[in-house]
Amino acid sequence: MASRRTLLRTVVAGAAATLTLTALVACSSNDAAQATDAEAITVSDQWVKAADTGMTAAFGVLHNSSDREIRVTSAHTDDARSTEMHEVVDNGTGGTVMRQKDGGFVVPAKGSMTMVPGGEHLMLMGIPKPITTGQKVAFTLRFADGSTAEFDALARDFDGNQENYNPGEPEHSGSHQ
Ligand SMILES: [Cu+2]
Repeated sequence: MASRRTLLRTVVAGAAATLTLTALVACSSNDAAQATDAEAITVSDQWVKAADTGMTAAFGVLHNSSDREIRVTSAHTDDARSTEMHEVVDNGTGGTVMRQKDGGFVVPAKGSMTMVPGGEHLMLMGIPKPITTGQKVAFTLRFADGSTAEFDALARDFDGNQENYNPGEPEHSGSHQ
């Protein structure tokens, strides 16, 4: 009798374990069906500030169609020596300073993130050759899940707030103004 009861208990425990496992599998297959970060992101209104030398910046709007927050972990273009994600913050003495955005850009769930002059932007650190008006510049964004999205941005002339893009670079501000 004792052994039969033990057996029964084992079967019940086994059934519970199977149920749990099924729930887990269902959950993870749901995740697999979810769009990648790159699939959930679309880019609009993108453009690059034309520049002859030194640094320049790219702007646009990232839209997130998913119901989760999406993080951009790096950006790249072949047309700059390196590309950084920058934000513009108060410098404490009435002006602004730009700096690398800690942790990268975040696009809120079902929302968008706007890169504009004077705000967050993609910083092209050192362009090997001039970027001229009408030129197409190809970018790649990498997201937290490892997926990547590519987009082209057209270069245009932009005169406003140019000095904001060289605040910490006295060797540039002299020769450019
Ligand atoms: Cu910048």
